[in-house]
Amino acid sequence: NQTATQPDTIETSKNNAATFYNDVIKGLSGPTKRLNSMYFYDAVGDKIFQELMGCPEYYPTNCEMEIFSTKTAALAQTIMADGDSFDLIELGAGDATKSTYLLKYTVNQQTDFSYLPIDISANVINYLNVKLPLSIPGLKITGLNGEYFDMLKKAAALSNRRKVVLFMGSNIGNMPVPEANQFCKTLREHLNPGDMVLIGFDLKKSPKTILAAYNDSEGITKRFNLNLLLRINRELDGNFDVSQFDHYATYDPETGACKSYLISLKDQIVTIGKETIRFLKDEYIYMEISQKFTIMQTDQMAANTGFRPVDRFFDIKKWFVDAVWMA
Ligand code: AVI
Repeated sequence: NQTATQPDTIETSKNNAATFYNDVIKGLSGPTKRLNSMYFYDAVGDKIFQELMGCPEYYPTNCEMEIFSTKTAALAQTIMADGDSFDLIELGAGDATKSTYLLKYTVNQQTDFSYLPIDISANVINYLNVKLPLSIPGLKITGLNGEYFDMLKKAAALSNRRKVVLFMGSNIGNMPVPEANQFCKTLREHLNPGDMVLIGFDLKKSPKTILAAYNDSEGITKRFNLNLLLRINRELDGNFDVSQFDHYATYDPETGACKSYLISLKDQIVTIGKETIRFLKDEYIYMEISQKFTIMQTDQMAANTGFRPVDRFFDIKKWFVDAVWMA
């Protein structure tokens, strides 16, 4: 019913724009400037990220793809546990390329399970609801469009079967460690004993390999970062001149923090809506953290947040791990 749903949709997008504006102004008004990397992913950002995933220096996607394509049976056996029926819930499903390996295999085992992808993008959910049953005949799918924890509550209201939650792609690494711990605690609160989580972590490795992934020679990561300034121009009436900002990535092998910054190339004034933001030459905007972990740190995170590590799956180079935790 269009007339009933339309006002809601307009309200939501107004609220989203207001939240985006407030976050941006707050982030750029403090003594140290920062933007939240969750805003990278507008339609243009999604496309640039797709490009990045195809770039040879950006290894995490290929590593996890290798795990899902070569260890499908072992992964499926771990999550199928005793062969009872279950719900397979994916947080931030995207185009579900990696999970498709698992879905195909599990459907072929004639296991009784439903796939519940959760994504903030309605387009993504509509696409998955239509496309996946065509490429995986027999798949039971219920896409859920909204925030992760709201949709997990909805999933729990829909069925009381055992839950297996996929949180892949090292998305956990885009949260500072205390926030990542809090996220896992909240996730645990939404689960019951016996439920499982499969969570992807990018592991510590040669600092040069990591730095190259976040400072690729084609400049895709640079465009990915600058796109957020362009998004502010498009959506919040900003006037950033992106030629006056450079991308700078760092990796600290001690803490495992890989951080991206945009550096102002001159003293400049930028306006966003009614606000004026001053930049000094060489001043930075902190854009993103992509945290890297040791296996011990992933086990520690499980223990700190109410989970028990039960299995782990590596790519051949051991650059990435999909850890399976039990609630
Ligand atoms: C989505 N996320 C796990 C990516 C990462 O590796 O931190 C985002 C990204 N940022 C720059 N390159 C890729």
